[in-house]
Amino acid sequence: MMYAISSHTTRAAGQDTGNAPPKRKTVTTPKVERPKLHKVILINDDYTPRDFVTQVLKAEFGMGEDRAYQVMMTAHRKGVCVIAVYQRDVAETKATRATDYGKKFGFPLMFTTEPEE
Ligand code: TYC
Repeated sequence: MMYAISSHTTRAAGQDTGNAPPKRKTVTTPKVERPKLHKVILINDDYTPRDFVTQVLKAEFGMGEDRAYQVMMTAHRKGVCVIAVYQRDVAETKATRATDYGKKFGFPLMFTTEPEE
């Protein structure tokens, strides 16, 4: 939740001020929701070569060799691995490009996205 930078003050409800300075409450108004980030998730399969997965992670997600290998092995062992989070359109574009790249070489490599909680 984002809150407006500006705020205003009000008298406490039902307050009779008399001569005393009025007690003031600060009211902060919620303005805009921060858009949710989306996870890109790598899904394991039995056919795509490990090297190929590692190359795609390096090319599409800017990972170094070691990180790409770790992520690939996590998906291999556990079935899935969260790669990174992005704005929704960026996450979807990257997941689609990476999945299409596998398809182009005849592999069932799959990347999905889902919103963060
Ligand atoms: N399980 C694949 C194999 O043994 C390698 C692999 C890892 C494929 C991760 C997809 O997301 C994946 N060749």
